Amino acid sequence: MERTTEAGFSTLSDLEEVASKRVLEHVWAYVQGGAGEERTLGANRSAFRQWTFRPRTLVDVSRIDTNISLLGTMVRAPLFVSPMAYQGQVHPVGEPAVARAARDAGILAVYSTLSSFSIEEITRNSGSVPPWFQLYLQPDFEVSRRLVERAEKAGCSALMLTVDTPVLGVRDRQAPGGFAIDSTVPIGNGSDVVPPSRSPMEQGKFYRLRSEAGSTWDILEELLSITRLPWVVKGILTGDDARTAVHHGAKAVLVSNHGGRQLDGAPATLHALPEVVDAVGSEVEVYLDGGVRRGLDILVALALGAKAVGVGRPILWALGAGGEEGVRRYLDLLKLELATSMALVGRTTIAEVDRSLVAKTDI
Ligand code: FNR
Ligand code: LAC
Repeated sequence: MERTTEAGFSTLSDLEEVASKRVLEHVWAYVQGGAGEERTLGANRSAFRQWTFRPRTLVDVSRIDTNISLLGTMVRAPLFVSPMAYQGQVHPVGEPAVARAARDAGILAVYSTLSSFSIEEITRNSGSVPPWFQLYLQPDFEVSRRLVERAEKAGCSALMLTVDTPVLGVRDRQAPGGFAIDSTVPIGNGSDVVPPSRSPMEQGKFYRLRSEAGSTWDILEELLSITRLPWVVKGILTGDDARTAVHHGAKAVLVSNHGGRQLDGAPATLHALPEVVDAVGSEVEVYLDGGVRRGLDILVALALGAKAVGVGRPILWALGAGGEEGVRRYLDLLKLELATSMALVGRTTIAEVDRSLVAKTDI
């Protein structure tokens, strides 16, 4: 009961509502909003409801093992915190608190170029699972290079290049007057770091974007040449792009539509996953994010071929609802539901979670 009070919520079901009452209205709109009519945002979630489980019974489930390795690092569960900007806006304790909660849960967390605190400070609050750093390409490549060097020096063990954001999607909930991410919100990694541009500029007969929007796949090779760390490419939705990413040196791909915040009409990530797994799953690790809320969702995504899943908004809800204790509780509940669900479907290790576990339903 006491922990509930500290965390602000008691179950996975009441988390979002509790958070909605505690987070400032304009920040809430920023967190929740998707692009366009929010079709993709909704599809991410409803895709999970199209699958049911095929449980096996009277299996010895007296010991459940949720551990796996991600790019060579052992983690306590096949889940990670997806990179999200400006966590200090959601709660003043921001990313370092998320890092401590992830540390105590033994899971991986990825931090945005646009974190409210510096990557050095975040890394100092992390534990034996080193964080990963997510890069938004900067207009000046030297700034990208410095960020990569800092992340490596600070102890990050992998880098993630987000490729679905040459410009921000059209987000009506973030319309002028609301929380504009390219306004005055402080960026922990320094004042020379800029967020993706908000919209194209009309110039004569054309629309122009900033220089980094001109990047093509060669940029991945350039990024590989400036660090020893492996690169994960985030924002892949087709087998073709997955193959191209791997061809250019990616060590993993993250099937993501940015939580429905970029291209409205992009497929639900759960629908895009099998094509990507078929294309590159035997060569590199394939992850998924978008719509993962509960332990059961993790099982569905893993059954369809993901090696691990990223969790986005629920981390911010938990942070907004109860600061560090909120995130701690969310991660506890998520891990516990994963283990509980594994017992209920008769699978004792993550390796046993395969395609035979799920079936598509008509509802
Ligand atoms: C994001 N996401 C994101 N992605 C990224 O690569 N860099 C970033 O800085 C951010 N920032 C960000 C802020 C907020 C408020 C949200 C909600 C999301 C996308 C994120 O990494 C992830 O892809 C989605 O959040 C996953 O979907 P769910 O879990 O939110 O449904
Ligand atoms: C967003 C950017 C910052 O989704 O990634 O808001």
